[in-house]
Amino acid sequence: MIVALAGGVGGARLAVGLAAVLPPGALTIVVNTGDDFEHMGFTICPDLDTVMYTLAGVNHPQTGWGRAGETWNFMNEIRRLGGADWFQLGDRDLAVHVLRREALHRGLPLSTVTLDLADRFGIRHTILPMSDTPVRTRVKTMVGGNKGELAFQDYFVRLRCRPRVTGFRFAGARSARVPAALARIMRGCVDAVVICPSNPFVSVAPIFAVPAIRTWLKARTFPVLAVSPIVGGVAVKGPAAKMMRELGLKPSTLEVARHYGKRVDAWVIDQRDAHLRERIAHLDKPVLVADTLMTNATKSAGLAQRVLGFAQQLKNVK
Ligand code: FO1
Repeated sequence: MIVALAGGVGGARLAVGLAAVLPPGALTIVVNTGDDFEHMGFTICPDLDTVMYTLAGVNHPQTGWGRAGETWNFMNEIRRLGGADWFQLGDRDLAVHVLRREALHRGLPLSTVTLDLADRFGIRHTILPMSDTPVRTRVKTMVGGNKGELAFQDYFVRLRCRPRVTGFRFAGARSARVPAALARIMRGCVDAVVICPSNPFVSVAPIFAVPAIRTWLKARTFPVLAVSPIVGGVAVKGPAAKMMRELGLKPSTLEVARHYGKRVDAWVIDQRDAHLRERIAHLDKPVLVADTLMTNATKSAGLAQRVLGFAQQLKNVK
């Protein structure tokens, strides 16, 4: 069993590559729920939906979130009637929010709702939230000398990642409960964990903050491989590099490797960062250099294949 830890767009691209090369029973995708929030009566789960839409092949190709071929009648009417329009809910996307709300209101756990929605999209691989109970990323900021704290979507969408970040906290993490389906997998035989190229601070850190997952990874008997979310000093997508700079870290693959430390056993870095290979290897981390820019499904599957081959090598030596 391969367990992939994924956040938003970067994570989804590798997840779809892994799903292309592994049968459904051999892959579990654990998704960040720190981006989730209550909005207009809905529980919005952006990373779960991005992974689900990408695996179903219906994700919006440019934005990475929401649906392909989307229409905006609902949002246009919300705007005309003076409703909140800073967070765009497309007409097709809305169907998932309505079905999720209906199921959650019936008392079903988020994991059950997620598995059911994925099944309705014809997805046969297992997509699970990191927790069945709410975990909410709070972004600590410093604006004009004033300390502040923002809900994730306020920071990311409403304020377009402009505020300077000083740190993060994950409200609800201490009491987070992993889904029963995930607890079963964690107790079972896992060949490797693959950390997808997601934002270390707001996509991967929330998953590590779930106590049962942190404990499981600490006591691991399998290799943890991470694909660098930084290529050539920039984030493939999103604010990871900006956050690193604001946290006093040089935005580089090497710095990300240092940041993860012993939580990761081996690194997959992009060929554009091949010159950093030795320095990462000196962190006592085997390194695979590959083309990690997943610009299409074929490249995602190709990278997934190489990552799995690397994991196999590591298992043999572990
Ligand atoms: N990101 C935006 O930048 N603007 C939006 O209006 C927006 C709406 C939205 C609706 C549903 C959804 O699942 C995701 C959405 N996102 C939007 C992306 C969202 O902010 C994600 O949290 C990011 O992609 C980071 O993971």
